[in-house]
Amino acid sequence: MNTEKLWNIFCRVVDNHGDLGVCWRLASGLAARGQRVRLWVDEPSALRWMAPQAPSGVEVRRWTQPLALDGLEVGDILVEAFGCEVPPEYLAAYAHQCATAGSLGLWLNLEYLSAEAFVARSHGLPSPVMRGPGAGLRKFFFYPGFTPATGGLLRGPDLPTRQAAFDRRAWLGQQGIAFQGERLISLFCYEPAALPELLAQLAGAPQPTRLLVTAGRAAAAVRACTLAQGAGQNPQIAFGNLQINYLPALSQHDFDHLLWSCDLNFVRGEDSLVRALWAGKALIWQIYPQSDNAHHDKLEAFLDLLNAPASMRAFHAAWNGLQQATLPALDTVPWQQSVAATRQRLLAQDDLVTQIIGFTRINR
Ligand code: TRH
Repeated sequence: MNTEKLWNIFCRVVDNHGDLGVCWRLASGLAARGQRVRLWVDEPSALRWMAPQAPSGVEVRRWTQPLALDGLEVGDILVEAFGCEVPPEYLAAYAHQCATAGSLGLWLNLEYLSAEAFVARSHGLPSPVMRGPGAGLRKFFFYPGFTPATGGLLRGPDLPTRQAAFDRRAWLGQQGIAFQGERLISLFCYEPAALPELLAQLAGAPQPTRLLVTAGRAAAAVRACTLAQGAGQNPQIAFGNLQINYLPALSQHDFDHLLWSCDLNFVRGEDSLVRALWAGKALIWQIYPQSDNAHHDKLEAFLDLLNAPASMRAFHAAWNGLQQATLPALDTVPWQQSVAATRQRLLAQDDLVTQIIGFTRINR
């Protein structure tokens, strides 16, 4: 039986890197499983550093207006990432093809990740499309998540094997990081108000720390703090017991290596949170803020999922500005234990790519 399908994934880059990061992981994961994938993206430039060695099987196309569809095969499965609104000209072509074949189509709306209870209730629900060029089709809500009743998490088939073969010293050496056994912390964040406090805490701690700061907003935020202390633009600087290294933009592959190398990972958004879970090290999450504060419940649900110890909850509350409290001390041993236990549970579940392929076979 030929199970190879042509998937069209639509991705609009709102801001930051998460939308494209997730779509790229999904696209390349499907391609690795023998599917044909076309990824439509309005702003693909970040793929140059995120995925410099693009695997075959993913065809990246620019989402222009109107969409350049001339002569293209329409495809079998449509993925609308994060409610990005599939262009009407594509929908019309897809609806026409489905009507001709007497099918309702396979249109999946890939939703944002959350550990909240509504996810299991909403995952997989169909919704008939009544209006517009896609009228007559059926759209399904596909929710990533942390339990077997959800769409699962993006993982990559060879993750535990890659981790077992990973040589942290060798990788750090390749990156030009002069590691001498000090505590390693990675920093991927927006502009947390508590950042100056964190830097001061690390600088004054008895244990030496090397902070590996990711490129972009995190680096700009740290530079803004340290410039005030006359540090200039040095790529490597020290304050007390704190050494700071600024990293270049890493590929997604090397971003994993960074997280596996560190004793504590500060992550943000969605995709890096999942990668930090798979890394199994202590983590602190800066959640993407929503205007109606919906992210507060989302953060709580995630901490519940982790069975997070009180010190981890208190640190998250301060790091995310939920409480105007002094930044608590780092308490990485119990934090790491709760992440490692969660990782073990999650590894036993099917990953998102397995789930989404299975879903399309059942609902075809
Ligand atoms: O960049 P983000 O803040 O993206 C956010 C969130 O996804 C949020 O939920 C969404 O609504 C908003 O965008 C629009 O964080 P996230 O999700 O962790 O995505 C970062 C991606 O960048 C992830 O795929 C990892 C990748 N990355 C690298 O590949 N190399 C790097 O050096 C770094 C720092 C990140």
